Amino acid sequence: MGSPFVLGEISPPRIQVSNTAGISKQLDSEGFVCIEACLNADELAHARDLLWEHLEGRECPQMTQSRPVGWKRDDVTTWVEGHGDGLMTSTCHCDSMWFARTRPGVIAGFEAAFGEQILTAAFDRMSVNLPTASNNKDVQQRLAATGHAHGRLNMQELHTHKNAYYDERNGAAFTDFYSIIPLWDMNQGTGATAVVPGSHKLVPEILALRARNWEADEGAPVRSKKWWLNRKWIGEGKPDEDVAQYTELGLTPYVTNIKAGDMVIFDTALFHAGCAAADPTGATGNGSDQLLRAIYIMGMTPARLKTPRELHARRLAYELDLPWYPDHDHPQITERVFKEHTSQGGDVKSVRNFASASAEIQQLIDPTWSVA
Ligand SMILES: O=C(O)CCC(=O)C(=O)O
Repeated sequence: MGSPFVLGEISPPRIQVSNTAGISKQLDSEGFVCIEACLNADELAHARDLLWEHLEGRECPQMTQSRPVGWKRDDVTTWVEGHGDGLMTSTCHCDSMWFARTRPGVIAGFEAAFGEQILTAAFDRMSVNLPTASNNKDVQQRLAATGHAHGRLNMQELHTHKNAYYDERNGAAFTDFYSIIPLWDMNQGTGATAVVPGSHKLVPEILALRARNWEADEGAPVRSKKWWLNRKWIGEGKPDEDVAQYTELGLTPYVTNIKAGDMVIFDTALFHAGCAAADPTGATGNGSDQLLRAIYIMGMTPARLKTPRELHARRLAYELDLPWYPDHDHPQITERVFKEHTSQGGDVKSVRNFASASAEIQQLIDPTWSVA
């Protein structure tokens, strides 16, 4: 028996956005690529300021989604109400997110990955993690839950988004891409995204190995909201068990070390997870009275894969403040939006107006739209 597995950290090569061959090569061999400075220093400063406008509730006050209440950027003790730690759905259409989606470096990164230029943006959200000084109850819960049922790697369960809506099943000759952009440096200390390089090519093999560790309740509904309650880890939950499904195939999970403003584009098939902070106080990172980590989770897809009805629904979803994730059922979202929007006879009030959006935002929602 060797020594127990300890998760290491990698700093992937930072590739320039103009190096399209390098981007494709890295995506193909590793399943992810780090593109250098897709947001420059000025853009980052503005993006952070806009994020705080959202967190302080000054932006889009008509929004009805649950969102932070009473937070003040210069007082960490106010970061307690309305939202906890982690994924923040109210950010899907926040100004900071749209500012980032429309940056030339970000669009160029996706263009390089796809080798195509007319792209639509997913309406995905941010993950915002808080330092311990906030005393937010979700932070305390996260700290208390470091020994996860699936092993002791101190992270979410490593997962794949293979079977995101766009892959070979749905008319794409590739598996879709999405990205993560940290607004402050992220690494083992702050908590960061962990990846399993090369795992995008071994999804069926990994899933088969994983299956031996789970006892599933076969009678439970397949798409139950609390699906994790229907299965139980078989074993002691040691780190070695958790990684065996990768190491037996010659793969190793690592936590990433990524500079603020760099964009990591993922093949949606790649196994990855959010990894907890080694220093949850933030003292060795961004500071104990600052956000511990904030990342944009961002997807783009060639517009040619969208139907005219879906593009129309995307304009309405923007107005209704709805998310549109890469791995959800796009026809189902389309029909829901048509049912709800008042222009189609529904009764859900819009919170913003597509026609008033900037031309750059309109282009990423529906590149075929033009003022009649
Ligand atoms: O929080 C992270 O770093 C990972 C997020 C994640 O797992 C996902 O976007 O699917």
